[in-house]
Amino acid sequence: MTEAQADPDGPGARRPALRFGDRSLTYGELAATASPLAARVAEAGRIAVWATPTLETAVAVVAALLAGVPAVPLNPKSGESELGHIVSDSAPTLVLAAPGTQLPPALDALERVDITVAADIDTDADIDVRGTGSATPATGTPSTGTPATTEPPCLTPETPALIVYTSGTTGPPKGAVIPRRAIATTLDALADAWQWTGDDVLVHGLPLFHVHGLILGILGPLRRGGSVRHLGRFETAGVTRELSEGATMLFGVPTMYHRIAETLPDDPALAKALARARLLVSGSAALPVHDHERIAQATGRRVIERYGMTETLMNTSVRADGEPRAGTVGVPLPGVELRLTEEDGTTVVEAYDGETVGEIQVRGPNLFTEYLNRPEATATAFTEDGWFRTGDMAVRDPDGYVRIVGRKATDLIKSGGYKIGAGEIENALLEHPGVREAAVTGEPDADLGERIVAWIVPTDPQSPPSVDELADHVARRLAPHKRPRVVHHINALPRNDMGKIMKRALSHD
Ligand code: MCA
Ligand code: AMP
Repeated sequence: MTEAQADPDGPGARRPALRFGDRSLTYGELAATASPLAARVAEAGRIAVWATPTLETAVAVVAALLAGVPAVPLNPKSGESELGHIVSDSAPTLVLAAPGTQLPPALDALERVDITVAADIDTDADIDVRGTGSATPATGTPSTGTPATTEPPCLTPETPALIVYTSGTTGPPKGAVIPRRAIATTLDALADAWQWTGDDVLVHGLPLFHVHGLILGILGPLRRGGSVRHLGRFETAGVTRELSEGATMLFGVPTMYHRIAETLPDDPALAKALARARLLVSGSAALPVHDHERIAQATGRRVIERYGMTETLMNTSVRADGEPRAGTVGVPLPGVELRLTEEDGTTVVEAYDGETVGEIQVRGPNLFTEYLNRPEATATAFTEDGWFRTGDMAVRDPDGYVRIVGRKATDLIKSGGYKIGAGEIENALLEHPGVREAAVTGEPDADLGERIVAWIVPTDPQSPPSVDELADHVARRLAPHKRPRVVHHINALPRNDMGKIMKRALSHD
């Protein structure tokens, strides 16, 4: 946010900042709404945010950033054991939620604070949100404090801003501690790559408890002094409406672009709306070339891909002024060092030949600090000289474009852009009385990228649990997007001499 926008009497304060359906806030209103909330939570050690796709979630996260208090965004569809884990691991003192929202018992022990977005807000309030409407001051010099806010704590670029939970191959999700400096630098690097300015109006329907929807999709526009229109839930009709009414950019996961590609042949208004956009950006998983080409053919516009990770924020992107080559994630962003390494994790692959595969490792100010309460996991995630091991396998074209060709761990599944660990689903399935043994794999899915497949040895082969029962069981414990979409009943899991399950022997046909 610029000083002009922060000045309550200036024209900037009246610029639109956030819109969710028919509810919206200008920069002045956002400041006036978030500042008292920031004052309210300033003493909290860490706060949880019940991250529904609403205006309230955006206000809560801005308030947490103003206060310098780390926020843990919670998936409002989290099941009981996943939520229980996140709450006990991150130990927030209070939970911010929209008024009237029913919270699950796992949050009973937390003090609840309602996120109040008044209908008529006094935008003449004497507040100063310089550098914080952006919500992510690079240097850690936020609000100077006013009657509406308390004096902020001593913030540094290393102060944790968000703790975002992300799945690994085994065990429950880990909390990635994301400092203010990572958010500021990643958003500024994207501004450079995408020529992203305060004139841009972003539209998206992404969830607000992950990096993509929250950091890129909400904090990104605010840092530029532009605006975002959130769809509440993704629908192609909403994309058509917003891009026809002034929105300039669209962010989505490949599943959303797949649904757009499927809809385009029968929806000329959607094609026209997409053709007007300045930038269509895809990320969180690989965009299939087929969908890329179908969209290009119908709209004359090419989707550009960027590559990131919860732990690293954004690493590479096709640039707005670069060639939008299908199947690639572009070049390293400014400030990001990227290398490929051989199997040993340290021998560097020098080739730029479009053929030699290596693991992507990255280093730079965009990286997270640590996994909360997991020093060993943090240590193994980095090489001795500070490179983060992404686990993504890639090749580089002669001009430096990166092509992701796979993942090191077969036990990580990307479904709908969500990362899901096979191990966490297997553990949940094993808690079902009808399951004796379980293995989980991902198989290709045109819509979701990959779908979750459960291989079950039933306790009673005469009455094995149904796919619906197991899906409900996993959705209730973990989250609906982690539910198996296919269940195979088998007599025994294929194991090697050591007793280890040989997942590659589980056939998908
Ligand atoms: C279905 N539902 C159920 C069950 N079955 N609920 C409970 N129990 C069940 N058995 C409900 C769901 O809750 C949901 O409800 C609806 O049915 C459909 O669910 P689902 O099948 O999951 O939805 P979908 O339509 O297939 O979702 C596709 C999607 C979604 C919209 C593309 O996958 C999505 O939002 N993906 C975004 C993921 C993302 O943001 N990833 C970023 C992380 P309801 O209809 O009420 O919703 S990666 C990241 O951040 C890095 C840094 C990066 O690079 O970006
Ligand atoms: P998450 O852990 O949910 O933040 O997901 C990060 C992972 O998503 C990365 O390690 C990649 O495997 C994948 N990913 C993100 N963006 C892309 C992309 N544009 N193309 C391919 N994979 C991607």
